[in-house]
This record gives sequence, C-alpha cells and structure tokens, in this order.
Amino acid sequence: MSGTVPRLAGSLLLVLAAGASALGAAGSVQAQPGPRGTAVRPLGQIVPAPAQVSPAGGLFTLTPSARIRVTGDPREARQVGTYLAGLLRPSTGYALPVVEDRGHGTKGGHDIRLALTPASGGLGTEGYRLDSGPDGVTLTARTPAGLFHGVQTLRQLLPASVEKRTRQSGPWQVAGGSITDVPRYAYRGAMLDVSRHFFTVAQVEKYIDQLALYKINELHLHLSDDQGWRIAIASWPRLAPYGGSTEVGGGTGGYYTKAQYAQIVAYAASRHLEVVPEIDMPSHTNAALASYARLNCDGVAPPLYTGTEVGFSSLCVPKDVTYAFVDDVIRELAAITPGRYLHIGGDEAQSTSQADYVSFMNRAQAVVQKYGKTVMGWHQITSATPVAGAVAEYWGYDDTGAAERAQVAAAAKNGTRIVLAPADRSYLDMKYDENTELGQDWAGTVEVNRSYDWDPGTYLAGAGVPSSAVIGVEAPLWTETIVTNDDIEAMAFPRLPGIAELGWSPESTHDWNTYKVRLAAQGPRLTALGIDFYHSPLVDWPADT
Ligand code: TNX
Repeated sequence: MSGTVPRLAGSLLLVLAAGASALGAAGSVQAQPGPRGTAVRPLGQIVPAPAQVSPAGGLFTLTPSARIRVTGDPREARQVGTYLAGLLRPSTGYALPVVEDRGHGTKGGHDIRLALTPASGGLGTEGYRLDSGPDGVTLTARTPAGLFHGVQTLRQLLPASVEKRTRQSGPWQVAGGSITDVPRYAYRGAMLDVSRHFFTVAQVEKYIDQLALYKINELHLHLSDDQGWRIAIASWPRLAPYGGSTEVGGGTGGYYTKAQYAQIVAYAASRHLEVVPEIDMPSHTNAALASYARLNCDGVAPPLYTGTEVGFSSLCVPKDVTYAFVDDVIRELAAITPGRYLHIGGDEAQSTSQADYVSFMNRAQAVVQKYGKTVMGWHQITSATPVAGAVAEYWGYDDTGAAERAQVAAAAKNGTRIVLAPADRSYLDMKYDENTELGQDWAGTVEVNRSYDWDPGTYLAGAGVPSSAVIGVEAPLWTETIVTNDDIEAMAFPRLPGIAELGWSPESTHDWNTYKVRLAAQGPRLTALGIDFYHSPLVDWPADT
C-alpha cells in the first residue's frame, strides 16, 4: 500500500492544482506539500463546492494525542463529535476522545473543536464555518446539522485513505484557512424506490451514509407501487405481508414494520436527513388493489404484478371505501413520520380520467393536511388544485410539452413550491450511455456532464417558473433494474454528488470544467469507501482509483 501513496498523491496534486481556479475565492490556492512529499488538498477542493473559501498559510496536522472538543448543547454537539470520531478512528488509529470543552480551554491545542453556538449569525440552519491552522481545526455552527455538514467538509479535506476502515499511515493534514458555507437550497433530496425492488433497513442505511457525505438532507422513500407495498399499516393488515410479497422479476419482496421504518427515520436523522415517505396514488396501486378486492371498482382483486409497465392501475375514485383507505394509510404513516412532508405521488395516472384525478388528488391532499403534513406530489399534481404550501416535484425532461410546463409554472406563480428532478438530468436510473448495463433510457442517456450541467434557478424559467419558487433538487433512483447496493452505487456515483452540488453550492461556483476536476479527486475517496462507481470517460480519474 505505502508504495502506491506517492504516485496517487502526485496525480492528486496535479489534478488539484489544475482545479485550483475552480472557485473564485480559492483561486490562488496551491496544493501545499506536506512531509514525505504528500499533497494537502487545497481548501475548497471538495464536493459540493463551498460558498466562501479564504486560504491562509499553515497546516493543521492531526496527531495521536488530538481530542475532539465539543462546546454548546452537550448532547447534540457530542453526537456530531462521536460521529466524527467514528469516521476518523479506524484509519488514523488515534484514540480521539470526545470531550466537553466549557470554553475555558486554551485555543487550539492541536485539537478538533466542534462549537455549537446559536449566536453564529449568517450560518442559518445548515451552514457552518471551518477554521484551520497549526493550532487546530474549529467547526462552528448554529445547529447540529450545520456542524454535521462541516464534518463532511473536514472529512473531504483529509486524504482519501481516511475513509478506509483499517489503519493507514497518514499524515492527516488539512490546509490552513477558513471556509464559510451555507446551502443554496433547503431541499436537497435523493429518492430510493423500495417498491420495484425491496431494500432492507441495512441497505437503506448504507445509502444514507453515502448521501450524507455530499450534504443531501432529504431521503424520499417510494414506499408503494404496482409491484409492492412496503410499509405495515395496522388498519389494512394485508397490504404489507401480501401486497409486499413480491417485486419486479418475481422475487420475494419485503416490507418495513413500523419499528423498522422508525429505525430508518432515526438513522436518517442521525445523519441529518429528513425522511419523505411516498404512497403513490391513485395509479401505481396494483399492490394495494391486489390486497383488497373492495378497493377495486369491480370488486375483483387483480393478481400481484411483477412487470415494469406503468399507468395501468387506479384506485376506484367514486367509492367511499377508497377514502377510508386513504385516510387510514395517511394517518398511520403521518403518525410514524416526524418529517414535514408526505408525498402522495400522483404521476402517470393513465387509467384515471382527468376529472377523477382532480377529484381524488384534491381529497387526498386534504387528508395530508388533516394529519398535519405538507403535501408533496409529482408535478402532475399541478393539474389538480395544489393546496397552499404544496410542493410539486418536476420530473419532466426536454421532451415535456409546453402545456405541461405552463401548468407547473401557473401553480408556481400561485405559491406551489417546486423541487426539480428532471428525468434527463437527475434520474439516477437513466443509463450513462448505450453500454450501461443497468437502468433505462426513456429520457435518453445521462452522462455525468449532462447530469451536472444545468441551473435549478433557471431550468424552468423559460416556462415561467420564478426562481423563487424552486426550493431544491432531487435525484430519484427507480429500481426496476436495481437490486443490490452495488447496483445503487453504480448508478448514483458519480452523478449523485453533482446533483448534491447543484442543491448546495452557489451558482457562481458552477462550472463543468472545474467541477470535473473536483469530482476526479472524489474517485480515490469513493474507492476507499468501497463504492464501485462509474468511471466516466469525461473525468480524468487519478491512477489507482
Ligand atoms: C417514471 S418518474 C416513473 C416511475 C418509473 C420511472 C422509471 C415518475 C414519477 N414515474 O414509475 O419507475 O419512470 O425511470
């Protein structure tokens, strides 16, 4: 291993130096040689790009005696400190005790300080400040989420080998200077379709850990579709055990008990992600219709479905029992969801008449409101009457018709907030090119540059969506062809970091030519994490990546 370090570091140095002009404020940064010829990553050479970078001389070197000193609410700051210690201990081999610092300690002391200070103006609910120098590294934030995002930055500034779970040789250095960083958008999501193929709690937790590295803060779980119902509902007990008993291709499927769902929610919260559960209605409901004959207009339950066609199923809009079902499901799901949003789908209702669609979606929205949640839906919800405060998730693509875009724009002008998940940019299940084994190509192939190179603020401006209506971005991963974590990783990486950057970084940092250099530097980190990512030929990945 040690024999490969200088070679890897040498190529990193070149890559990073080439990318040093990526960020206005960081334009003058040069990689600083550390001991033994290794390069220290310039501040700012991370993904997502930070808002403000001010390099200074000097380096921080993490040493075996370093402590993680936490100030502020001891429980909350300590949680972030313990998470950081968990990241750093295996590869450094250092003890890194997490200790409370009551503010009387001497500054620095070669420690890492995590300061939760509610008065830190300008950092908002997710921002942080990082100050690094020979005396130590200090992360300051108003909230635990801000500190946590700062930890991701610190992590990325350390050598990629810090991600390995066995002891590595270091040195563990961070360039001197400061970063002040706040997100561009409040909503930075990733969706995982656990319906087409089921993913266990452990599989979802693994993805959550990967999302956290790029400051994603919303995990949208697509919990129901034609092929499987994945969440236990006590008042409709057949939904999960029967409706969840299969998946695309005929496998055994699965579902989350309420306790398991709570476990995912808690794990996501520990990584500062909010879970957005989705029950897709009125179409994409074959699993429910198969579970209960009375939900069908003709009173006959269809067989379970394991194919991949969409748009054939519909809840029975005129029947009263449909609304008892919707009320029960949303009530039970809202009760186990601490997050603000409840997503009710509404896409591809091709076998529901438009009049029925409007009537159904309007009633379903009222139920979400009744149980205290904010309505979220796919953008077709704008063809009904979005309730005040609703969020529409736009999944159109370049071929989406003007009338459909105009409808989204009209809703946006009327107060509907927009999350952008354009299928030909942010869909992680689209093939990269025609040789990609997994995925689909109905919205075209989506190489890494196409995925990154668009601006959420102006993406729908031509259709009339004001940039102020856009609350963020999301990268959905539909799983018709995705079965394992390796499959997830092959499709999400490296496009997910690009979508995360669009959600986090100021527009002024947006530039493919410099982004691809920062992305290249993520290669060794992803490899160290065991993520077998798509080595796009458009990116100059370092050797040994
Ligand atoms: C469209 S996008 C769908 C999903 C499919 C996906 C496959 C959207 C809201 N609906 O039902 O899984 O395409 O790419």
